[in-house]
Amino acid sequence: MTTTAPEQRTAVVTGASSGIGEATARTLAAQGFHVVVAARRADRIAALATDIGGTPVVADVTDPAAVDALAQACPGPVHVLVNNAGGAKGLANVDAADLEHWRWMWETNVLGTLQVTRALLPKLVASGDGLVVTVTSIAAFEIYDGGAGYTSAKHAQSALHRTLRGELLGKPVRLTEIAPGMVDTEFSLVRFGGDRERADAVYDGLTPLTAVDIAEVIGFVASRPPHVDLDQIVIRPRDQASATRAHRQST
Ligand code: 8X3
Repeated sequence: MTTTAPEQRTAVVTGASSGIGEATARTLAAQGFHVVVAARRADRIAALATDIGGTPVVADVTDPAAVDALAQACPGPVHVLVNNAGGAKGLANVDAADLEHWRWMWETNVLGTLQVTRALLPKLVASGDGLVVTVTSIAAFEIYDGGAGYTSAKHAQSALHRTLRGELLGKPVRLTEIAPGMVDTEFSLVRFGGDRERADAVYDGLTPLTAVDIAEVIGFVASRPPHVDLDQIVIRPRDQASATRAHRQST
């Protein structure tokens, strides 16, 4: 395990193997954090950790033993937790809902965020200046046909996160919800079970956000002084008005 200098602040990023998680880990490392990168894909996080001088922890956030191991991999206080692991599977209407997809979405987005946050809260409080960033989605406050599994999980994840604002009042922990719209990551590829054509069509005719666009905002949040809590931040591409309404150039 990499040794952390006593004065170096620690950040934990889940879902760090790609996309927003990976970009956020790189941004926080560039800001001087020692970053603990957690994800299921061992090879990806090992390479990332080597690049940024961080610590890789192979962890599925839905597995209680893996979450315990993640907490144990952080020997001292934790200053920043980025709950980024999660995602969508499928786009079926309620009358054709796939229970396995629903379970996966609730397990990763909601119970994963719950377990990791619960495990690290004592270390965040102990830091004297903690920050929990939870990456939800515009699906945390919008709904759309075929999206109920994902939108309900994101609504719940957001409710869990926002509840902490009250429960932690008086403790030295800031809480920020980041709610992105379309971001060009593996998100749609995972949602459509690896169907590249269908995934690419989601971003046809517009310029989606990139993972770096989101990571830069998280870096800004993390670099504010302790009394400044950026509570909720919604980030969309200019061409996206809602989950179902976007302006697309025909090609
Ligand atoms: C996904 C947001 O706009 O791609 O979290 O449906 S969107």
